[in-house]
Amino acid sequence: MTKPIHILNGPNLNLLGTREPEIYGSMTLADIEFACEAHARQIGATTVFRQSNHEGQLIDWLHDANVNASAVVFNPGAFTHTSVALHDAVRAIEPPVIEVHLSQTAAREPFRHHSYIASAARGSITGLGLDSYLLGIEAAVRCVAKQ
Ligand code: CA2
Repeated sequence: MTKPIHILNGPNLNLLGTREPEIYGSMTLADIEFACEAHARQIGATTVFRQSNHEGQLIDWLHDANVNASAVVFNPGAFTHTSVALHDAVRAIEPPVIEVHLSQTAAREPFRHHSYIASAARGSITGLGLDSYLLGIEAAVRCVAKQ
């Protein structure tokens, strides 16, 4: 794989490790970034890891990934449940997008049960904490290998 996998993170994920460890675990986003980079390296891939609290920035990064990434691992945070614009951006780009979530959104409040991203993404991995990201990277590599 010549281009990196872009790992994009949405709102409030910069707060990981500070509150709600029973839902999101005790790792910080920097811990997740480090683990993703190490896991990707083991399977011959490289990563670019980004977080934003702003919907438009995430859209711009998806457009950037269309040119500069082989695949995208995307945790859209709460925008998962609200954003038609992110749905459209995921649909608009060529590289496979794997949606990931730390928590099992289907087992949480009803407003988290619907994802606007799932129907546009190649696949979704939810509820496995850090492993959602690591399996997302593996899924991304496998999707690219099949192209
Ligand atoms: O489970 C996930 O990965 C989520 O995408 C996390 C989002 C949530 O809105 C989604 O429904 C599921 C929340 C991001 C982190 O929120 C925090 C809130 C307080 C303290 C730390 C993190």
